[in-house]
Amino acid sequence: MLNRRSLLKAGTAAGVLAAVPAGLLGARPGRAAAAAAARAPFAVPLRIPRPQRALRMGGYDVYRLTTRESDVSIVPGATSRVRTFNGQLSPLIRAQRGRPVLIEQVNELPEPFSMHLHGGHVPHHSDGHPNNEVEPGGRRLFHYPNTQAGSTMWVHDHSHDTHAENIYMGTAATYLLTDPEEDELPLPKGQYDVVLQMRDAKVEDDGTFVWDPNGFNDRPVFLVNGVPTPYFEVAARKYRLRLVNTSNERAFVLRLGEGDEFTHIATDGGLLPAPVPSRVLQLWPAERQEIVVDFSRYPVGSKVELQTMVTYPGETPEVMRFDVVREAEDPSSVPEVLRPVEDLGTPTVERMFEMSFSPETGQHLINGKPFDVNRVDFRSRLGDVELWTIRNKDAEFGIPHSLHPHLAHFQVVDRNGQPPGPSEAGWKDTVTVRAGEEARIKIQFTDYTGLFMFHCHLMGHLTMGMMGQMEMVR
Ligand SMILES: [Cu+2]
Repeated sequence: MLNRRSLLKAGTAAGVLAAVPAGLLGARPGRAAAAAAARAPFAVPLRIPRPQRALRMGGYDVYRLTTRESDVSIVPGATSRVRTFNGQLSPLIRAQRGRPVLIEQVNELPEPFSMHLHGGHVPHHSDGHPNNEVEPGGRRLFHYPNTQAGSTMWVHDHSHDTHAENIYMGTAATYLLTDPEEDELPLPKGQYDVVLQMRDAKVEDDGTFVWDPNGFNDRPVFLVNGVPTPYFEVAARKYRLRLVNTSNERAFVLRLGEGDEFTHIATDGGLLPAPVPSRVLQLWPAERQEIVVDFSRYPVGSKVELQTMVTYPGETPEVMRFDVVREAEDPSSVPEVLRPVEDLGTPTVERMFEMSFSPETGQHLINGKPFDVNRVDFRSRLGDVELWTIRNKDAEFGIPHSLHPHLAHFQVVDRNGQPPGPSEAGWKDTVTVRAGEEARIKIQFTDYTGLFMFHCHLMGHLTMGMMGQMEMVR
């Protein structure tokens, strides 16, 4: 069976959309006025999450994250039943390189949960392998060594059957790892260094948060840190904005104001080698992009919208708005060199990952096979440099795919034979490949043996089989 949501939401498919009956995309006229009020953009201020409080024990920062159903306010005047870590949408954990973190996850959800630190270089037992699910009522301890370079990561579910639902229903935490070298750079800090977790969701006017694995989210709202299309009052100075896409399927193609310039400074694995002046930013599911925006270019009183340039019929492009409300001192700057990226060297192993959709079975496949927890797809020796080709064979269906290997970041070597642009010159952990195209990456696994996952991060595809497992051996 053809999974309509996978095709439509992730597809490029204006043509496919045009064939969708109008009723699927249309409004409910009787409630139009209430809907208009509840859905007016820029009605609610952005929420800035305060970091979760750690217990300091020995050399460790210790947290408890309880996954549970919670009632939160999303639509003004209504409550929404969602799934959260510690009762919050978009909570924040701040970690420092060299200071390991222990998290006790307590699962109070009615579904199993397997917590995964996306982008984390962590041992197998703490990676959230689907075989290590925490059952309802259970708990488990996770060890994050934090030996890697600073970057913006996020925490989400990786359980067998309920990951897509658990992520969609709200369990997504930002894990912000700083490191001493990065701290020495004069980039914006403190209140001027802001996490923006973005996603789409279908939220009814009465607050009902709708999970429909087979449906098409008509007229979704864009949530930033759990707030629908918020406004954010900023000073006329530079801000570091850490954008995290926690959507199940939504790609954002972002632009600021009238296509104004900003500075791209970091991606999945942290800082780029050098800043890149940009006007458009792609943010695919699970990816992170960091930019510095200099709001001193706008007079106080300006309102600057962040919009996504790819929308479906019935959607509006507004994601959030920056309201420049005051002057401020600005000692920050963006240095010309951020963090050198050393080439991984000559690969000694090559692998192919062909991503395809089977209209006969409705499954999404890697190398012709759906996920099988009893199959190890390949073994990698720690320390080897590997060259991976990710080939999207779905030209016919127009479906983009991504590949996200756990455990290590990688370098993009080329796309369709062309070297990557400067915004892909840093360390990545998720690479998106459009229909009919291919990308090559270099990757080197280190330190930890055992089973790890690799998969497409469009959650509908992952659910329908687009995942495999690799075993790390010495
Ligand atoms: Cu995919």
